[in-house]
Amino acid sequence: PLFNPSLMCMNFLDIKKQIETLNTRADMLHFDLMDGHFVKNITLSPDLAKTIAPLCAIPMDFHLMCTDPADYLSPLAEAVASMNKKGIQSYFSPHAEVINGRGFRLMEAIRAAGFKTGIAVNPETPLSMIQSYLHKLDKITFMSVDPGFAGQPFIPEVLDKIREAKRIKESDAQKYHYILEIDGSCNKNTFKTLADAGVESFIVGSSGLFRNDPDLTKAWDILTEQFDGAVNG
Ligand code: S6P
Ligand code: MG
Repeated sequence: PLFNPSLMCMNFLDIKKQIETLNTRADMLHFDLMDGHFVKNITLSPDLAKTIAPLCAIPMDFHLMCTDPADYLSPLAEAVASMNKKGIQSYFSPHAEVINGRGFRLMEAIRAAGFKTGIAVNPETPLSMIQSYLHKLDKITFMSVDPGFAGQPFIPEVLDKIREAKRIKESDAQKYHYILEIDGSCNKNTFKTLADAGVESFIVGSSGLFRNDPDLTKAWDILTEQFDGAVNG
């Protein structure tokens, strides 16, 4: 599996040390951006991305919970410029619900800015909404909570969509290469169901990682034990 810790759930009094811990354990660093409009919350910022990017040894994974995701493309490209030079390419994932009418242009712009292409999909959004550009995606992030807040209950209705996206991917390995990812309430209670449905990348936030232990190295060990126990046990 790929593990993608959600940085909005980290301890902000100790950012540097936590990034260093995650660098050697995680596969990506999930970075939520909210605009207070697409969702009624505000979390991490492009400025913070710029501050921490020099510390990051693994790709950043920008999740744009914003009505105008394209506005954030150049600030975030600037933030990760030093990472790109080291060959570490980050993801930029707008929400499917707000890009209709500019989706193809935006995908091109995301690539031109040096990012891998992602898309985030709300729990009630059907897979058909992103069907026409599935072949252009490097990653699909299925939301299993309503976006905007950590610590919410898992929405099992998303599982059918994940199974369907897996089926489509397997139907044509030449055409599709997207990673199947889940965001929201990923923890010991849901790992098995998610893995069985086809999830390849797990965004772990408060319930799956940061609340396991105040010491992040211990919290990470608990995560991997719980994952192995749930999926292989
Ligand atoms: C939610 C955000 C997520 C959360 C994550 C938190 O709007 O996009 O990335 O940070 O879901 O994890 P948990 O375990 O608290 O649901
Ligand atoms: Mg997120």
